[in-house]
Amino acid sequence: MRIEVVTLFPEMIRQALGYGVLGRALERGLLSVGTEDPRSYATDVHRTVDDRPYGGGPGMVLKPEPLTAAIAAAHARCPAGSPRVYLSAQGPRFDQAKAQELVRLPGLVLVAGRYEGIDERVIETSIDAELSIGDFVLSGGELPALMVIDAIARLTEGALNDARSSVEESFAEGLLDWPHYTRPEVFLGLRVPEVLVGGDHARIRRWRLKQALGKTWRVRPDLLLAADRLGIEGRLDTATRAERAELLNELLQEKQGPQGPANED
Ligand code: 4G1
Repeated sequence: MRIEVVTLFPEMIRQALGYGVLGRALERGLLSVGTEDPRSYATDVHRTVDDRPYGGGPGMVLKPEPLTAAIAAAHARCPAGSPRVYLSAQGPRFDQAKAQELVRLPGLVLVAGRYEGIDERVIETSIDAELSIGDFVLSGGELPALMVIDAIARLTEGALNDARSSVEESFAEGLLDWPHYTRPEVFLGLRVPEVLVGGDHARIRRWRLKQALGKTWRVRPDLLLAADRLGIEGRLDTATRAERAELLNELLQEKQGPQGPANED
């Protein structure tokens, strides 16, 4: 997959791409990431890329001409059918389902804003979709772009050393993760849950699913409701659905309920 990032800070993107799963995916050529700087398309002596907002108010807005030229140049390096996506707080939320959609594309142009944002006419004429990584104020779209690239990279075939990681995650689809432990067996007097030390894989799997369900219930009940709404429930096989219902019932019936401390099994 070919990804292009349009940014006033291309070094920020390039620097971050050298590490871990992302660095290896790029080394292996599973993914390629290029950058385009709107400043290269500024025509005046000061290489101006921003200007004051019409209507007044604080801050600056990215000028349309150099930004549009940069998006066009980046888009021209991508295969046909590569959408131009503006990272912005006004977009629909980026999530794992969106990452799954994006990884199937031949290419992608990610546009990172700065200042107060970009001229609305650029969104109208040179952007195909908007995506937001969350509800907070940021100083630029570069970190959101890197988050989207990271999520795509680890879904790219061959990027993970252990293929099981993504399979197990899809098993736990729509749920928060279960707790993880490694050696030593006792740390600061805290013992690794007994079930994980024994080798009963069916029992371990059930324990993990129960932990994930309990955690999701307590911390992110919206995800369990969203699973219904997004059809995640429907994608699970009958046995998995039944097992989830059974484990949720167990959690509800335990002395302290799903709000209380997690039960070991
Ligand atoms: C209005 C948040 C503006 C922000 C309302 C999530 C935030 C890109 C994202 C802003 C940005 C709220 C994102 C805001 C983002 C241009 C430069 C836009 C940074 C910019 C809640 C500033 N997901 N924000 N405006 O943060 O780029 O992708």
